[in-house]
Amino acid sequence: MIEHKQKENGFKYIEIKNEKAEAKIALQGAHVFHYKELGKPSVLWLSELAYFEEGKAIRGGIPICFPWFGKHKTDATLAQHGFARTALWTLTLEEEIESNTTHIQLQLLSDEKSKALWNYEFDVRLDVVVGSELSVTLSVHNTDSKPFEITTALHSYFNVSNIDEVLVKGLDNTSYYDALDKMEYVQKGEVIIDKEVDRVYYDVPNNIELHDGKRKVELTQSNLNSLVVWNPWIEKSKQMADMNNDAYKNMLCLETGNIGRKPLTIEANERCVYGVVLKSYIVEEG
Ligand code: TA6
Repeated sequence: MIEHKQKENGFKYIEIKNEKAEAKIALQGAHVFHYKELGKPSVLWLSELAYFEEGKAIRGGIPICFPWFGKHKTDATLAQHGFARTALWTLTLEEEIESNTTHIQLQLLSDEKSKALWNYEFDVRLDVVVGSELSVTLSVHNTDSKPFEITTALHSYFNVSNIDEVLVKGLDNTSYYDALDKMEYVQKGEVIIDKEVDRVYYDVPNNIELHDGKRKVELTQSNLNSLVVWNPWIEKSKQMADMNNDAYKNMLCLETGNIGRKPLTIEANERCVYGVVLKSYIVEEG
């Protein structure tokens, strides 16, 4: 079932339910803000105080950072994480592939508004496939006559039952930039979260695992080389109006992307396709 819905203020989203899973995707930002396999906990975290308002990013789910990640390189007045996450996308395809698999495609085309912020022509598509796993694929077509460079991420917020028990596996011996002290380090072993963390890991493997007690979520990424690990912890959570003070205990951002010193260059008339697949498991005991 694919339903076109809206919040009381007119904020539009698509609700998907099939034999395996359910999901919600906002047209603003092509933002997947809910995904859950039936009988399992939600994979994605969504803030109880998230805004569903025109022009405001949703705190939770999978915001799309494009065409730049974080602060703009040269103009601090431009929106953090680019304009795609607050732009209105167009629904281009909706199909129930099978009774347990649903496919949605959304499109963002350059226009006068985007060109005032970033002077390039582009055609970006997001394909979301909802089933026993969630697949999110971005296809960036440079329709301009000159190359462009992007930094980008699928800024995914994961739902965790207890941040104290969380382990991120797959990053051993990977170097990272710590955005808090602006230093470079090499990860040793698994990542645990026991304080504010805001790091960019470089040259990461395609498979990363998030362990949360008896649950495991596998992230399989394609054509992406960086991973941001972010948890705002106590003080930063208090500063965010769209997040409860103690919500940091139940979320962790693992953001697959091409970030920082690893931007992507896309030549004129070329297309770059990248994305992530999320699959959750209940880990057997013993
Ligand atoms: O990805 C980590 C980060 O860049 C943090 O530095 C933090 O600011 C976060 O994203 C959230 O950004 P936002 O603009 O959504 O408040």
